[in-house]
Amino acid sequence: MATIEGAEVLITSPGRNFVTLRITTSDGTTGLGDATLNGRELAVASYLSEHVVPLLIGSDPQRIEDTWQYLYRGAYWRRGPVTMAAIAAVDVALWDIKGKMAGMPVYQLLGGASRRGALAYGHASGSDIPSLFTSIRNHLDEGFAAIRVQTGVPGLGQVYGVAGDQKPGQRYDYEPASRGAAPSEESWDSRAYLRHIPTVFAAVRDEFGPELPLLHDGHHRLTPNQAASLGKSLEPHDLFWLEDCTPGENQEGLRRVRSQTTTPLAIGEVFNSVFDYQTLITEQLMDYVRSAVTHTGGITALKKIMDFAAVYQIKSGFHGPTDVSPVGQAAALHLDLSIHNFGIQEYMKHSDDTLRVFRTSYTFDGGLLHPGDAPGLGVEYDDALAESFSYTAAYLPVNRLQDGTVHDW
Ligand code: GCO
Ligand code: MG
Repeated sequence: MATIEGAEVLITSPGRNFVTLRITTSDGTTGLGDATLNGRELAVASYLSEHVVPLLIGSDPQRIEDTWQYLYRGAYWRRGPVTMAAIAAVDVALWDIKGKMAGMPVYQLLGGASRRGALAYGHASGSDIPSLFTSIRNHLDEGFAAIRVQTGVPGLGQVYGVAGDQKPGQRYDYEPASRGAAPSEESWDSRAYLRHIPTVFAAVRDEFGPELPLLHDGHHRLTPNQAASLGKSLEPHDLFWLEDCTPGENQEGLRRVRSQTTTPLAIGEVFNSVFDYQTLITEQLMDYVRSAVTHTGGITALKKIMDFAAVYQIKSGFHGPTDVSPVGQAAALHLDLSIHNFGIQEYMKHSDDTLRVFRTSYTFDGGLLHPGDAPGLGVEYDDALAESFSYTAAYLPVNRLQDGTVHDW
C-alpha cells in the first residue's frame, strides 16, 4: 500500500499570490490542492505546514473521507476560512492522487459527466455605460454566453468589480489591490448605488436584448430592506442572479429579501461550511450556492452541500475569481460536470504568467468549460517558474462611507 511520504506548501506570486499543497506518495504519485485565501495567504500556509503536514506523513492517501473527518473533528476547533481552506487543500490533493492512481479524471470518480460542459459567466464592467457595453461585446466575442455586469456609480470613485476600461483581448485583475502596501480605500453610498443600478440593467437589456443571461454582484453591501428594494427594481430586467445582496452570514436577513422579490439570489462565496447554509437551504431563501471548493473544505464537503441543496432545487454557481488558483478552478469544474444540480460557473481568466506556472487541461468552448480528461485534476505545477515569482503581501481594498465609516466592501 502506498503511503503519504511528503507534503509541501508551495507559495508563488505570478501577478497575485497563490498557496498550493503538493502531496507525494511512496509510489511517486503527486496531487495538488489549492489553499489560497486572498489577503491572508500565509495564515493558511502556516496552518498547513505547522499543524497538518506532520499528521499526513505515513497515512493512506486513498482514505479521503477519513482524512477529512480526522482533520475537521480532530482539530476540535472547527470551521473558519483558514481551517477550511487548509482541509480543502488536502482533500483536493487526495482526489487528484486518487484520479491518477485510477487513471481517470476526477469527474469520473464523482459519478461521471452529467452534461457536455459547464456554462460559464465572464466579468464585464465599465466606469460608465459606453465602456460597459464595450466590455460586454468583448466578452461575447470571447465566447461567453452569460455575463456579469458591474459599473461605476455616479459621484463615487473606484468601486468593487469595475476593472477600468478594457480593450479587446485585454484582461485586468482588479484584485488584488495594493501589492506590497496597506489596503487601498474605496468610497460607498448605498442610496446612490440603488438609484443607479436599475438604469444600468435597463440600458443593457435595451442594447443586448432579452435573452442574454445577466448577473450582478452586490458584494455584501446592502441591508435586507435595501436588498429587497434592489431585487424588486431589477425584476423587469430578468437577472440570472443577484449575488451577495446582504452580508449573508445573517441568514435570517435573507427572509426579508426573499419574501419581497423573485429575483434569483446567489449566496455564499465567503461561507466555509454546510452550517453557513443550513437556514438558507432548508427555508429555500436562495437559489445558487456560491462556495469555492477551495474555501469550503474541498470536493468532499462541497459535494455534500450540493446534495443537501438538491433536495430544495437549489443549484450551484461556484466561485471562480482569479484568487482561486487554477487548481481550485479545475476542482470546481470536475464537480460542475458531475453533479446533477449544476447552475453556472464563474470564470475570470487567469493571467498568462499564472497559466504558465499552473499548466491546466481545462477548455472553454462555445460558452462551456470542460475539465479535460487527464487523470486526476489535470493541472501540473512548474516549480522552477513558480519560484521566480516571489510572494508580496497584498490586501483587498477597504470600503468607507462618505463620512469615513468603514463599510462592507
Ligand atoms: C466574485 C467575488 C470576488 C471576491 C474575491 C475576494 O464574485 O468573484 O466577489 O471578486 O471579491 O474573491 O478575494
Ligand atoms: Mg462575489
